Amino acid sequence: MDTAKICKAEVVSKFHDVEESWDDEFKRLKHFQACDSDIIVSTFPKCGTTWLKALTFSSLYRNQFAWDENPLLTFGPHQLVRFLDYVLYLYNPFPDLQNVCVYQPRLLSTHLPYASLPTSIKDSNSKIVFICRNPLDMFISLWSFLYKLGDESLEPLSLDEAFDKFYHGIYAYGPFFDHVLGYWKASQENPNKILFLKYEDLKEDINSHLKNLAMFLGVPFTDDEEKQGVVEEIAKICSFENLKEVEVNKKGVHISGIPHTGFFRKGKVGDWSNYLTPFMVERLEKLIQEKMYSSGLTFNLSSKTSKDITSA
Ligand code: PAP
Repeated sequence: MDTAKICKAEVVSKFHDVEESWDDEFKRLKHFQACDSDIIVSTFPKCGTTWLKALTFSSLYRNQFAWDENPLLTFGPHQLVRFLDYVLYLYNPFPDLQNVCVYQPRLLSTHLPYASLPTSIKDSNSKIVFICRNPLDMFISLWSFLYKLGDESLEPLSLDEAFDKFYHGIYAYGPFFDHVLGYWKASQENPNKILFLKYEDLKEDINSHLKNLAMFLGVPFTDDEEKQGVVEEIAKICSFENLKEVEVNKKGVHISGIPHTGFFRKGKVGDWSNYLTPFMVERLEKLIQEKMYSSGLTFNLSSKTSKDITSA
């Protein structure tokens, strides 16, 4: 089996079977030494990783390449911003990070929960950009993705089976709610270190969030840039509609062996309503209320009704 196939099998089996230990990978990642200038894009899978990578990459490095030569026109967001956990450190305790990060400061990514991050990330002045998404859409996105992966060695999970696992928090990167709350609490305690974003908010008003993101990264848009429409240009290049039509994203294959098309499905808020039964929705709404109770974190479930599940 070639490396991509092994890597893909690893990714799929992790999604299916959380009994398998991640200990070795966590241990290997402990070798990672964060620099104060590092930027880490951190997400729970299917919450907007691809989008946030594109936005962060374009904002951070916008003065390091000519506008019509944005690498996002030639490479996929996952090729430009590599995963520390399940790609770089998967089989190698000392990957060549110098060649991986062509631009400076280094921009890397992870799906790890906050509690499992290498201490050097937590203790350094590196910054973390985190995005979460309402769990109903996240779950449907993940379930659809697993179907697409279609590894021949594993039976695809039915919606019922997948729901059951998700509901009980059985998942390779830990339970969704613990993951999100870990970053939420850390961001409340240290807002200068962790920027906490929500997929639905970005969908609603991408320009303001791009400006906040650039400010957080220490590269605020200048008045001239704003006048020239740079913010809108970045939003457009990184939009779902644009990225999914870029040649590499239509044809290319991620280092894990997953086709790039697998990362661009619908890109909508509220798609869960086309899949989940009323019973599933009711259970998840109750779970959200229970898990988010008094956290102050809310989820926007629909772009039309702006229905909020609160933690009150
Ligand atoms: P990952 O964590 O495995 O890298 P991630 O990018 O978080 O995946 O999730 C993919 C979701 O983001 C897909 O959502 P969907 O299944 O509900 O459609 C994908 O369509 C969506 N997505 C990808 N790129 C963008 C983008 N540029 N803007 C908005 N949504 C996007």
